Amino acid sequence: MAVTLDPAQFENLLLEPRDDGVWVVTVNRPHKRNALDPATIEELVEFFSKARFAGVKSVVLAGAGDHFCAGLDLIEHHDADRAPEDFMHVCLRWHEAFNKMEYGGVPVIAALQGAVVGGGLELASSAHVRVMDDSTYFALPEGQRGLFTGGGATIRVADLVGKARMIDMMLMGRVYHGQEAVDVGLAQYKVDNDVFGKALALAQRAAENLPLTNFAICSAISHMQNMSALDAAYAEAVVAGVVNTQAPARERLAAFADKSAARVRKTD
Ligand code: 1HE
Repeated sequence: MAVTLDPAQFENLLLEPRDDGVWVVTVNRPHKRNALDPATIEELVEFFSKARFAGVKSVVLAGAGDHFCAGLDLIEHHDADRAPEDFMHVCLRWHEAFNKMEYGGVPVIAALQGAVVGGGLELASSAHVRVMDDSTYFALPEGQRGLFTGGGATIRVADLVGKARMIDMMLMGRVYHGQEAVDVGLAQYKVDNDVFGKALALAQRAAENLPLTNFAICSAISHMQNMSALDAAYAEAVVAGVVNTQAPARERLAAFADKSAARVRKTD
């Protein structure tokens, strides 16, 4: 299925395709600290629904300016003064966007700087790999704003840090930063500077894997977490049946057999 993604059709996301198949996707509302309004969520749905079919090999997800994302657009939400049913539907579109990210089969590497808060942390936690630096901080200020999470934090943030830490973050407004943020699971990589460069290098590395293998890594693992162990093992066997017999994998297996392929070595 050939699908095209036209960067000119996007207003709130800056899309930059690269020759190596990596696409840089930047939430581009720095005047609002990249807060997410319904229009931006629709663009995320559009991009991540099409990415795999448009040949996107991997994605660097970033925020314009000094902050990754300030979460829900609180001004828009205040002005809209929605009925409960209407905000439920807003949240369902957030879930659509973030599920397309997590289950879409294309590796998403988040380059996190500054505030990664509220819905911004929900966005970040839908990526497959998170990279932070010394400027990065994580919080769920919904508790103090009289709100609650609506974009999947109860699933994904609790999954990353555990139930008790998430409850503490929300009750106390606790902010995680620095090495502690890595230690509790909010990011997998921390760099001193050039968080974008590190995220890009990781996205390029992921893009070297076979697309079907990346599809399995970036959809099957998440799906299997939702299954019983018995069903997950069965599904894993089915996925491995498809992936591990794909034609392009034979070349890689042959390279191992003839000793031309790189061996696994410890790195610094
Ligand atoms: C915004 C937003 C926003 C900034 N919605 N407009 N999220 C929050 O509670 C985070 C709220 N934001 C902040 O705490 C701070 O703005 C930041 C720490 C992110 C950045 O601080 P700073 O000093 O760099 O910027 P600022 O001066 O606070 O804001 C600059 C502008 O961005 C300002 O607009 P201006 O017109 O006065 O210049 C802010 O109004 C605007 N701005 N954040 C709208 N979030 C599906 S449910 C999800 C639930 C949630 O996500 S709750 C939201 C949690």
